[in-house]
Amino acid sequence: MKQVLENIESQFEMFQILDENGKIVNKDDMPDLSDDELKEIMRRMVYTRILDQRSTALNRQGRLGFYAPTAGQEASQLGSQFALEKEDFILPGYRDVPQLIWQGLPLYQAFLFSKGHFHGNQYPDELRALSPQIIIGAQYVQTAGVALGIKKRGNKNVAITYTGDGGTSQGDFYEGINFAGAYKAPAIFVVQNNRFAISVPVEKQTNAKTLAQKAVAAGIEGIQVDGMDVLAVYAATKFARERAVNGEGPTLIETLTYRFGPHTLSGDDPTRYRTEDMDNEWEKKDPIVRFRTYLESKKLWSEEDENNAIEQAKEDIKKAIKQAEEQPKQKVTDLIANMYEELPTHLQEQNEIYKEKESK
Ligand SMILES: Cc1ncc(C[n+]2csc(CCOP(=O)(O)OP(=O)(O)O)c2C)c(N)n1
Ligand SMILES: [Mg+2]
Repeated sequence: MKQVLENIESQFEMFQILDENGKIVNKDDMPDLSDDELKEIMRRMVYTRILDQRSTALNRQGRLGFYAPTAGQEASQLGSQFALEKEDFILPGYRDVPQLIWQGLPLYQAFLFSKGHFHGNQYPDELRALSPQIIIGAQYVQTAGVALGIKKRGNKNVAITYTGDGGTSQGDFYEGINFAGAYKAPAIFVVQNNRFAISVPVEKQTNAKTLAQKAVAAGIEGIQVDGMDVLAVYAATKFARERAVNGEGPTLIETLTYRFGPHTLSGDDPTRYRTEDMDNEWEKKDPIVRFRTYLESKKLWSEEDENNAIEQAKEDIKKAIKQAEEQPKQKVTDLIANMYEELPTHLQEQNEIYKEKESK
């Protein structure tokens, strides 16, 4: 019996293309990306790191609200998003705002989401996505449904969702992957394993050696990927997307990653549950440093490119935060109006009361 478990676990060795030193270690799986595309991925990662730093500063100044830091997870987030098509559907978690932005969410709306303003959730028609899910794992069930809908309509698209390592302990996680597997729905389930669910280490969440192996029980494809290697994450997602649109069913992708910052900016202190050694070990795997080394060796990235990406990010953020701050303050009647298509009687009455108050 022991052998059976060992056999399963041995199937889930980490998939990597670019090692920690920025060297290609797996030529065979090197994705077919043009030089311009490689540069664009790098530009986005640098931009997103700046966005993370600025968002943290804006939060500290009281100009943003809820914010879950993203630094360290850029390869995992942006590598997977880069493999998508415009009409694919994203069901993100609270840490996955960067994927929404690169899929078409205007930055000022991302800021409004952080501020808890309803307009932050009113997406442009061409962006096919739900708002970031706060209920851990719930987006996995929704993804099975969205993917089945895509299949029934005969569209050649996928629904992709993101949760964390902690999310895989939830019932919704298993229901989602099982249902999508049963219907061969075109879904991609990403688990960003950043080793912790707030302060709880992954080893305390589960006895499974990998999270990718959870795919076995649902009869779907599973793969564990180096989540600090943007090329590996891109290649795995592209592969999963192809399978999905070809009717071969869902894939579970576990990305091994790390959040450099705290869980959220609402009072979490990672020094209480992570050692300095652990932080240092993971900082050496920084996805941006690694990819930069690779691109520089191919003469595709220069200091000027880096500075341009940084300046562009800063400029966009400045404009976007101004636009977010200029948005009319939300009113109680806005909250009520955005909750229901038709108001129940008791809310109609309250709505009238607030309308009256707000008109003064
Ligand atoms: C159903 C549910 N239970 C508990 C919480 C509180 N909670 C918020 S974040 C979090 C940890 C999630 O960790 P993980 O899935 O690893 O994602 P990460 O934050 O590391 O990206 C928990 C337990 C919640 N939001 N929803
Ligand atoms: Mg986690």
